[in-house]
Amino acid sequence: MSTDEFPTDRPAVVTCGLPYANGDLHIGHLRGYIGADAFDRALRTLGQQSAYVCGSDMHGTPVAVNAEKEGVEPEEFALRWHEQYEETFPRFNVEFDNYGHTHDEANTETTTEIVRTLDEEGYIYEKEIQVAYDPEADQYLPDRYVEGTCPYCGAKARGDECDEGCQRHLEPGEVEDPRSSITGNPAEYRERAHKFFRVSAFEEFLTDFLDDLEGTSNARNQPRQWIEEGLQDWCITRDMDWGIDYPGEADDDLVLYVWVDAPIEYISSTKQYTDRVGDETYDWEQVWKGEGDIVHVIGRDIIQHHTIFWPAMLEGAGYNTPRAVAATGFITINGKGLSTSRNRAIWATEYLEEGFHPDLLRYYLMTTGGLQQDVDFSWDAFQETVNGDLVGVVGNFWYRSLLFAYRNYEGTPEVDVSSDVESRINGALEQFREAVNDYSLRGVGAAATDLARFGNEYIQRNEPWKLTDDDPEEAAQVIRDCVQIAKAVGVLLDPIAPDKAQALWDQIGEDGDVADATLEDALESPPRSFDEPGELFAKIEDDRVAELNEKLEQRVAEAADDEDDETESDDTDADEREDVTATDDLEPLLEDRISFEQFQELDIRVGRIEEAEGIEGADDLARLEVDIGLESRQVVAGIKQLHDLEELPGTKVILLANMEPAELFGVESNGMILAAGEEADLLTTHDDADLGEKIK
Ligand code: B3M
Ligand code: ZN
Repeated sequence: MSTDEFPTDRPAVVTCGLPYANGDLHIGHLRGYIGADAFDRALRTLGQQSAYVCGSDMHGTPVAVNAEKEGVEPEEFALRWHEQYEETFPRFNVEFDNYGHTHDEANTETTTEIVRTLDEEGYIYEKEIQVAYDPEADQYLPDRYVEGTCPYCGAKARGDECDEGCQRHLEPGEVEDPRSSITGNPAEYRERAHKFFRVSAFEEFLTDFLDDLEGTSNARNQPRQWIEEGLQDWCITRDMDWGIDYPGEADDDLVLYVWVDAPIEYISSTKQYTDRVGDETYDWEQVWKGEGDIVHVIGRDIIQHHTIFWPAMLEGAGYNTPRAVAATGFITINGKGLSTSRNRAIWATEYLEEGFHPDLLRYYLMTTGGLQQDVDFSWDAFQETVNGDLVGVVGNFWYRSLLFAYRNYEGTPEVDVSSDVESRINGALEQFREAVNDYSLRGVGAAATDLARFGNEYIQRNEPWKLTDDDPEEAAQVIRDCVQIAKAVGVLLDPIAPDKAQALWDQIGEDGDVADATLEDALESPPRSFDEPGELFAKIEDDRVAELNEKLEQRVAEAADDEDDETESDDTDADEREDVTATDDLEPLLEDRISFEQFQELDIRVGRIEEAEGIEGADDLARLEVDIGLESRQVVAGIKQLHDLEELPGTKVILLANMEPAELFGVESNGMILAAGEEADLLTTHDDADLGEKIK
């Protein structure tokens, strides 16, 4: 990596993909916005200067098509949704330093400036191309106005994206068997001059850029393959009147393709922030043109836009390119693809109306999926996480230790923290720092929860309630340690659960905002006295979950009935592209192929489980001892809840032997056993393959 670790002495900007201003927000959107918000907060906890900016994506066919369905002008339609988003995000503690939109003056200006520069630098040219046209509707058919077949993978695709298959961006004219989505008629082709951005000129630049790019691995690997296959130039204009005019040709009805002005909003929104707070406080120009750290959080279906087109545009126009791109996985609901048309979604307003605190969802999403992994949402799993981690571990520890401290000492006992506990807290701070630098929000959450778990064990082991009479000094020491642990957990949990961390902060008598606290503050003594604490988390009861499940099932069933009457095309966007009609339970096939040599790099062996036991303190993990003929391997597997561990010894399994060792809950894992699906159906052999035999 060419860059140094966070915190750096440069300002950072964190962004997330702009929501199309075209419909209600749901959990698929929220996981990205919450993820970027938590990452930005975590950077600040490290002491990094950072701004979190975003805005609504107002242009393009995703907005125009939906506005048309409602019979309103796209501008009015998009502004309405924009205002709704502006109100909704803070209700999930998603707090942008600036939230603009792509149709505002700032963005029109920045976009025009960048496109002009690219043109002056010789990166834009005009070319005659064949453009889809619907003679009956008498209009051109850009992007979502046309549907057909993806030329790369054969899936059903839209004019500009293979949304149900390989996720590629498609150029005008590429989609096969095009039909108009307005009339259903086969599209005709007409010749038309359009503007092209010379992406192909950036091949070498992009190759180097990807070598240095941080974030999630999928954001580097996919684009590398696209580069290998050869970069195509990119058509950056559309035959539409909704959008930003192509500069200098205002009388023509060409507008810029939505994917030109959308990412530019990242810059425009940062500029607006500087305009508001002054450049002594935050200097947009330093970030985008001088020395700054740009971090984009996006959905994994828009990797190509952020790691090919966008850095090429930035480089061509003389701007900085991103330090990191973190591409989030998909969301499923009860194991099935999220689908707005089938009402299989958890809607933002619905979640709030059910009366749940936003921090519960934040914690669930960040500790199950973090920034990269897929998330399966179910009310049962949500309940399990809330009751287990937040009520059972964090809340329980906070409440029991603070209540004891309040009752016996009216606050924090006047002794120093013991050196053992200080070093355990330091370990947690280091865990947090590493997790942020790995772009792992799961790691950030674990740093907080593991420390609280340690706190519970510590208080349990030392039983201060037995010491108050016999050994009051020792009792005071234990409680002093616990209050410090409680405070440190608050600092570490703040990025993910900011309200709850603030409530803890107030309870221990701290002034000000926990959001302003940095890792160093976690070891500062809390004030001497505090008031009686209250419980910060409440258990979710089983009947509540049953009720929520029933509601969800019912509305999915109702939507299915409605769907029988209507066959209109779906208006899906970023976060629900897994909604593949026939196979929506399954993850889409990976488009990237690997060579036989790459496969041979996997050392996969036949093994037999000799021992299996749960790992204390970890809800899902088991420690296995697996005989692989040549040696025995200790492996940690997430199967504690899914298999009867006592039954496992003797089971033949398949083990990836050259997996990097990892440590989970203090137990080294030295290999990975292979399993299918959510229930971890263990792979095995069916004849008498010997232990240690290689899979090939
Ligand atoms: N508006 C939504 C999506 O495709 C799109 C993101 C723009 S990010 C610059 O996810
Ligand atoms: Zn495709």
